[in-house]
Amino acid sequence: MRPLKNIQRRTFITKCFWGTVGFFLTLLQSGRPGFSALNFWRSSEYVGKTRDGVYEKFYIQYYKSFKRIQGASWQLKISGLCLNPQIISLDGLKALPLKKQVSRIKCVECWSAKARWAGFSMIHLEKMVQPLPEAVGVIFRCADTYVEYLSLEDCQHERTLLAHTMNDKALTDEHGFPLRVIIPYKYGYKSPKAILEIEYVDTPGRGTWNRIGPYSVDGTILPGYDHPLDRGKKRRRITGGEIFD
Ligand SMILES: Nc1nc2c(c(=O)[nH]1)N[C@H]1C(S)=C(S)[C@@H](COP(=O)(O)O)O[C@H]1N2
Ligand SMILES: [Mo]
Repeated sequence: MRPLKNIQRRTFITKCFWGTVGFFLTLLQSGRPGFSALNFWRSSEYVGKTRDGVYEKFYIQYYKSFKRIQGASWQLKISGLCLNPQIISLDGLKALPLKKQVSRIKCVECWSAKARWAGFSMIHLEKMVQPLPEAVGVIFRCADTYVEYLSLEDCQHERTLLAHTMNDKALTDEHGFPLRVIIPYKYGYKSPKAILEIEYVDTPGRGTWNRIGPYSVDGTILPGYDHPLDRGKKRRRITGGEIFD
């Protein structure tokens, strides 16, 4: 009986060994060595930061992971210092006059990337909710608990957009479905994604990134260098403000 037991044990150990080797070989084969198969977010019900796969050309930044938003049940809450606080569905927002623009997101972490965006101007929202005279700006609250502040002046700027469309399609969860800000003369951290609420406030606020890192509250793009992902990350000089090409 003993030899048989030993053989069974040896077979078991051998199987375990090859099983483990197989597992690591699978990891190595699936794209970038080692890590792609561990990319938990892909085809999961959660969304989070990634630079893998299609997102090598337009990185994804998220402060925290969160459950994918269902468009049909999502509603934008507009609260705070306004005469007419509202809760608006995605269809309601899509009915606002369409504004389109091509612009670049410039992240403080060196990269930038360009897309065709479409959405509406904050001016149309303001007509609906009517901010009170004491309101100086808005706080955006996002699905990943990210927070950002923009002054009314920045909200009304002709290049500022509340976008629901990117490259002629609905925003992906990664890029901020169902609604995000695009404000191309400021760093990407001033463009909150996956917005849940907009609150009118009487005191300028601070945003999540500005609290975490050495980034200005204002977020206007400074003169320096950029590494555009659509130009092979080749370093080029930028003069500050929006990068127009
Ligand atoms: N909700 C949310 N929005 C966010 C962020 C975030 O962490 N959470 N990161 C910001 C930063 S730092 C950048 S550079 C841009 C990047 O946009 P993208 O992920 O669509 O490329 O999103 C901004 N919006
Ligand atoms: Mo960023």
